[in-house]
Amino acid sequence: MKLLLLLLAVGLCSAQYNPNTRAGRTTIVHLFEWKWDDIAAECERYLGPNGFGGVQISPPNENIVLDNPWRPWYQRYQPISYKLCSRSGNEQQFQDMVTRCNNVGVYIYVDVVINHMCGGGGGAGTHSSCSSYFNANTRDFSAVPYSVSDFNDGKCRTGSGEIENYNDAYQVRDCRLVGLLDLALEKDYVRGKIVDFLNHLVSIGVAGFRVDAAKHMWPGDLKIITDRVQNLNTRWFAGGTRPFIFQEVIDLGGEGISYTEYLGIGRITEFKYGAKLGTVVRKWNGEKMSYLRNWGEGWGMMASNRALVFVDNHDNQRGHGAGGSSILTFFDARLYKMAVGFMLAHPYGFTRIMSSFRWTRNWVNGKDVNDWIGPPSYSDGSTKPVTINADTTCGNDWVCEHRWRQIKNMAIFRNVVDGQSFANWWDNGSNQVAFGRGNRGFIIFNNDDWYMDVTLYTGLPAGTYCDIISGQKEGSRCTGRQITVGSNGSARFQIGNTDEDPFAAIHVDARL
Ligand code: AAO
Repeated sequence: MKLLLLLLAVGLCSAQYNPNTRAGRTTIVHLFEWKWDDIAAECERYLGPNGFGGVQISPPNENIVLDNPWRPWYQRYQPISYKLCSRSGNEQQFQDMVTRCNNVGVYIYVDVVINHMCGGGGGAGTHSSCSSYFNANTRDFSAVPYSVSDFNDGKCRTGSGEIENYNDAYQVRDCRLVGLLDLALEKDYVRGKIVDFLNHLVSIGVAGFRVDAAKHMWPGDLKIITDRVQNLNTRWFAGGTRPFIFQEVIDLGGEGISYTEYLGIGRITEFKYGAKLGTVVRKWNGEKMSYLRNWGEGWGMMASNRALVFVDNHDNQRGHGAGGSSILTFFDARLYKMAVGFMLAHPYGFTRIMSSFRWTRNWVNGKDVNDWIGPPSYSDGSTKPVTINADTTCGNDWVCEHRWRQIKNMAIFRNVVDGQSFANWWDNGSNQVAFGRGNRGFIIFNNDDWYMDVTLYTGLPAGTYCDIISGQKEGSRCTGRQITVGSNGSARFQIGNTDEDPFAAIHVDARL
């Protein structure tokens, strides 16, 4: 009995760190700005069949509608109410998406914006996605309702009312982040409104939350709020399952706030991951892939079982947030595929793949002045659907990185090697590296400027394997290069430095 209680307690304590994905599904994808109808279809036709664990969606609640610039993607980070009503769809479409995705084992993770409402300069009227009235000047959000006493205006001690210094934890939590009206989360009334919103999402069937701007909320307040959220819907989840929580806390070191303050609440976005991996794969600052031997905690990152990792996110792929110019994105496709391949093969962290829309960059003095551009849309502002081309890629300027063969196949690789230890590392002291996951998968990169021809121990059973980067196994044939593992577990790899994709990967489910 004592043991049972102990196990129960451990289970409860660790619950919010568990992504709740179905067994054998290890990765989620951020379908940035997608419409609910398109996500539902994608779950059924692609994500479910290819073993994806879930989808991070854009904020589903009512937001401000901006004209200047016109309908920027970031208007969705300026809440007006908690009605489920945005350019991605209405509440009925949201429910339909959650039901259909859940039914094929692909769970929904909601990006929740609970630190603030719209910008203080947002004006007054009904230019909101559900036409609810609001007045930013008088702090009136009647569709919640929130009024002036529900905001932190009196608490912030900077002259401007804005965060002026990230080294001052009080400013970061009590002042406005880029002008956004900061909610007073110590008030029970405000907490109650947020808990109601989160419970509404849970009752519909979502599996967890990305907590936007968590660093700008006091950990104590956030803990009380997340602890009050109900258990997941038992139509799809075991009784007593806690929502998965991952918090957007940007901590590259050297600021007044540490990610460690948030460890008790849930997982945390590890922003060092993409910034450092981008630097290595680009070979900047003298970095080499051979240094990745001790990737993870050995590089000063948080504990693996607390980290949510990604190569790029919707902010730093366009110069917002943190990370800087080293961040790799679909614009640098060749290096990007290597970085995502490395991430998905490596056991560190819980992985998220970015899926973007395309926009035209316009560099002015080192800044992309088109960083605001919203999703592909019609002249009335409605979002264009995601169309699917004959070759399985997406149309209408949806990039669909998650459908790139190399990335999709590496998401499957991660499922196949789930639970296997990091093994059989090899490097040439430069940028040719390889490693395996137990005896189930092996990956090798040539990021040097010369040809690679090596014979390495892979740990895999003897046989002929299909390289899932240059092609894939289709029925009993392989559309890419074949790799033969001998009876001693070794295989010869020849990868040219000018190959379209200078890396290769094999796993036991891709054996011919
Ligand atoms: C928009 C307009 C604003 C306007 C405002 C209100 O752009 O001009 O004032 O509306 O009218 C998004 C957009 C914003 C947008 C906002 C609302 O990115 O441009 O503002 O929607 O529409 C900080 C936060 C982090 C935040 C990030 C963007 O800590 O939480 O800024 N990310 C989330 C979302 C994001 C969203 C919001 C929050 C708001 O993912 O999409 O904003 O809901 C340092 C700090 C970081 C800080 C950055 C950027 O980072 O550490 O915490 O992120 O600065 O200010 C090196 C350092 C690194 C440093 C970085 C940048 O890398 O090592 O620490 O440089 O200096």
